[in-house]
Amino acid sequence: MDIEIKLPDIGIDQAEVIDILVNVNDVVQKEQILMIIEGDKASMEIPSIHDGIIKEIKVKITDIVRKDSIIFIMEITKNTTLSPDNIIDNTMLKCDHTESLFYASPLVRRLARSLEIDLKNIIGSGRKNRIIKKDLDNYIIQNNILDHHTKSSKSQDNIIEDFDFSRYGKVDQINLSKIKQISGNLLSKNWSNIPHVTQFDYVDITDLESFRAKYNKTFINSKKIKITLLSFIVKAVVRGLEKFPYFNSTISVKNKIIFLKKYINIGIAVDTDHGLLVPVIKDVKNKNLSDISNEIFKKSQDARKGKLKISDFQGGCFTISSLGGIGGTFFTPIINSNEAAILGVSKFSYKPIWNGDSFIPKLILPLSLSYDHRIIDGAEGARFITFLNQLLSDTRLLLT
Ligand code: CAO
Repeated sequence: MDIEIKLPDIGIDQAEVIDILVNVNDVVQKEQILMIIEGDKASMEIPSIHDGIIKEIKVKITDIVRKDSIIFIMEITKNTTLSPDNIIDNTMLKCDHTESLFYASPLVRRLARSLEIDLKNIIGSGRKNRIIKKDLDNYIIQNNILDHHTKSSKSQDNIIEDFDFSRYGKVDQINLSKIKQISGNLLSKNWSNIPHVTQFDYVDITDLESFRAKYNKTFINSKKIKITLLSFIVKAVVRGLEKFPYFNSTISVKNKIIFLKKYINIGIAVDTDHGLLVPVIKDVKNKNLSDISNEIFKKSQDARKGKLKISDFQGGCFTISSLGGIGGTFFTPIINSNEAAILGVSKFSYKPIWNGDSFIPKLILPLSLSYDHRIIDGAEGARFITFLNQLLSDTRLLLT
């Protein structure tokens, strides 16, 4: 039976959806956190009040929701006992203890989860029986819970959240920007859910950079937009994705399927004052170096001015993160969900390379390729980065 899941009375007029923690077809359990919303002063996790399957997600991140906004359609699984409150009407999801939906701040929920405390064992003393930190602390003391957890790594997080660093010196407290909150959640989810392997390589781009410099001097277009190193890397990646289709795929573990995409859209990580954004350059197969350079330039400008639309972030197949203009040698980029790999580009520099007779200076570009080991094995990863290396170190191969 499908039912509408409505937002319960959260004690404020409206709130913004800042994270959705489930996908369509996910099997969820009662009390599992489904989404996080944020009002003017606080954020709140919205748990499921049923065991079931998510059939439809009726909201998206940044949507404003109010009491009784329909947030999900859920199929109630067999074992759930339906009460009149479960049926579609405005009494659904009332916050009371018989429905096991507890008022508690995300901090309290996190602390309780990390100490494996079931909130239904605690009687809240706050407004509307809200379980406040003091209730949790009392429960922990009464039940000697910390004694059992002091050595666990999970409790380290709680110690940091509650730790008073000002004991040791002056401390500034900075609120996380919305972008950092959202990207932080995604990054930690991707980092912990996807088994990453990162393969490194040095690429000799001496000829490529000399070709690019000559080209830019001779053919710079009327808008004075140069062709960039990044656009050549995009072109090499396109060829790589065509030759190694599993790098252009998405895995569905639940359905035991890998989707191989026939289109190629490349996400470009852009550093902005508010955090990392990844606009997507669409249909790169049919764009030339100049088009790609212009589009990366325009999208990165728009990202920094906050002018990108939601559609600019959608449909990515593979991401490139270039820190080359900044510095560093090699890093371990994190794969975006729905993608199989990401290429990190670091700062090129001259290195002495032995040619059999003597050392000669060559311009060397460090590349770092992270891939999803569920989809791609080590040999395929090495073949992919070697192929990129061949293309970028021989401009004739890349441009034919
Ligand atoms: N090595 C050394 N110098 C490099 C370089 C490299 N790999 N790549 C670019 N440069 C230098 C060059 O001097 C270049 O100028 P010329 O083209 O005239 O030689 C200059 O940097 C600017 O390069 P560009 O215009 O091609 O810009 P870019 O490709 O370096 O970067 C963009 C564009 C949007 C990717 C970048 O501005 C950016 O935001 N990078 C950060 C991405 C990021 O934060 N990733 C981290 C994600 S994980 O947290």
